[in-house]
Amino acid sequence: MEEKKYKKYTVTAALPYANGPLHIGHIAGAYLPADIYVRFLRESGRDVAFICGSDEHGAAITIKAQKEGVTPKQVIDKFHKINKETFEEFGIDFSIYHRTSAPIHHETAQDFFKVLNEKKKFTIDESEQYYDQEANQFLADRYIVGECPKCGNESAYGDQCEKCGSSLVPTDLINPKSTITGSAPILKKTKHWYLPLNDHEEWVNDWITKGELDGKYHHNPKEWKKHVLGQCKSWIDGGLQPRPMTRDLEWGVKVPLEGADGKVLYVWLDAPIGYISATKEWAKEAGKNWEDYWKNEDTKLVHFIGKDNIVFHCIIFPIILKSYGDGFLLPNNIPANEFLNLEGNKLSTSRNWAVWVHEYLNDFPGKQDELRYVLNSNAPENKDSEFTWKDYQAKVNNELVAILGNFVNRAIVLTNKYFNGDVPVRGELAEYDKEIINKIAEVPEKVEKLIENYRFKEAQFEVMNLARIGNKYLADTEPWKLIKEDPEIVKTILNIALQLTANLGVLLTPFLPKTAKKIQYMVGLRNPKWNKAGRVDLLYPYDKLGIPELLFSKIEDSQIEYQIKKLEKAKVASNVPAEPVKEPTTFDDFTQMDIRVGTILHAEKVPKTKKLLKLQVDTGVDKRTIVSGIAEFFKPEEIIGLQVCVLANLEPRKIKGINSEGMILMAEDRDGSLSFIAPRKKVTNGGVVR
Ligand code: B3M
Ligand code: ZN
Repeated sequence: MEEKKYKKYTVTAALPYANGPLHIGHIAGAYLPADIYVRFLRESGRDVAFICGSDEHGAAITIKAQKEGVTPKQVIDKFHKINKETFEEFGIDFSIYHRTSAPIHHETAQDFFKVLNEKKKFTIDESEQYYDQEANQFLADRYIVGECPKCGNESAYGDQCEKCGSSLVPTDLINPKSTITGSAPILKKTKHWYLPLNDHEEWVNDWITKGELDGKYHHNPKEWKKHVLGQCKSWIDGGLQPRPMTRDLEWGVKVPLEGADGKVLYVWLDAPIGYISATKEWAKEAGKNWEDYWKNEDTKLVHFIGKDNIVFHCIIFPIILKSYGDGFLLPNNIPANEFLNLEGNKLSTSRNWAVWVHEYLNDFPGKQDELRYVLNSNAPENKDSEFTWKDYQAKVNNELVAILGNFVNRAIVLTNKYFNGDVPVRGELAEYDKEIINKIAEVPEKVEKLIENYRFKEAQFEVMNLARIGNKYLADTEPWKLIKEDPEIVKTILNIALQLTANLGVLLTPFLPKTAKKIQYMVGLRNPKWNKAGRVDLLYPYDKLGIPELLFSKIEDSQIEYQIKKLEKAKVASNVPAEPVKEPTTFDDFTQMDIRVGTILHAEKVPKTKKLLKLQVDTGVDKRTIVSGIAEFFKPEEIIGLQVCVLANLEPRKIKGINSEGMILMAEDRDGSLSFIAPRKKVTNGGVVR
């Protein structure tokens, strides 16, 4: 089948939940491959809408808000901002980073719901669902946990088991429990709108497995990743089931119908529609017509996602789009990645087993491309893969510094030294020179094919291989030895080395955009064009080189040790079980304790001790001295002025000769570190804790 020529591209990357920061697993799963693909398309002159944004609905948001004691709005505002900035700083170059709380999104999602409802694409069903009587709430999705019937994982969610990837409904769970109160739920009647996926089985099957839509060629299924097709097939073979598209919740897009109070759209109905509303917003700002990017047969739609989102993008969203009709396109491909692991374990936000991108940018300023390079070298394109800090260090030092950086630096420094920074004229070619020129010519097409087939890891390898070839060329020909006896040959060698460098400046753009820019500047390539790559006339004789700068620097052992320590700390903390609960006590015994809010007025180290601080505390009743074993965790000057909780009626005790009158309450983490217990808002000293 012939590859169609597309006029426009709509490339989406999964909308991350705005309930936490981004880690390298997110980047490797969806955003980096999408960004490489889009940068390539843009470089080669294609018209692309690169769409992403925050997913701001669903239990992921409300549960986080409950945990933190803030509103869902506060959660999404905080993480939308953080994640938008992280993407920008890391260099993921979206056309727009939108949000699903935007009014245009609510309108668009409600329009979808109304149209589907009017077209009778839903079935309405009243059924018994789990309900938490203490919290007065129905329990769907992440509000309910229990044992997975397929793999036995005891903390499977009501919508999905994260261990085996099975998609579930709450009534599948064995021993279900509410995640709000921990209580066992009861069953209660409620009405919902269902999308009967089963009605669509036939065309979905033809579309996915044969690449046919409405009897016409749509895409080549051989171009889809095996694991993506595999997941889809096992879903279809298992028989598609009706899925409820509404929820009894406060937070979300309201169901736009009379008599549907207290109901919102299922987050997985509204979130993918978020791609469309984001495109609308972008098109408005960019003076484009959004429909060109969603309804035109000459547009190629591609979704970049992680493997846990496959069914939603391959089956449910296409059914929604097709049911809506009106010419909406279905995706040409969904090149989902598998998972990235970290130092032998699954990445986990809750266990803090992650490399957070914003922390990386802080710890390694300016080293965006280094992380892009390593993540793409190890990308989980077809199977789960692994990030380790040692490997990061090795790849940066042995590949980026020793090969790419070294080669570019040599070519430029030698040209500056021998030819005053002017591109020398290429003379007669030796066999070796011709070989190099042929190699340069082969690379662009190889890279293009690989990128168009979503094989970004190999594509990057091919470009790096060109640097490797250049590095070897200089090492073999040794122009620094030839310069005295045969400067003409050196001119040829350096001309070729610089042309190769200029080619790197173009071909590295999708992978290492910052580095590519630097190289372009250093060789004085003013108008880099992807379609000229492969040629050795990118630079003209006597072109002036720009100012050389070092592309990469070595990652030191100490930097890696610091990162590994940081992870070890997280591991210790999450692996130590919580202390068992003590023997029961009485309420009277508890009320015997007089706990007060106080303010630390003064603090100093107790001489000749490691752990002790002598504090002066205003308890509201008096000002007193308390000796506290917290010196390993706090510097005296840091804690003056803090409000703390004090056990005020503890019998005084002599510690190192000081009369200590009371105790400061501290929370101890699993790694032994301490944190003050303090009121959330300022309380007048002497306030009672009960
Ligand atoms: N927010 C799930 C996730 O972060 C979801 C993706 C939505 S894409 C439309 O895995
Ligand atoms: Zn399972």
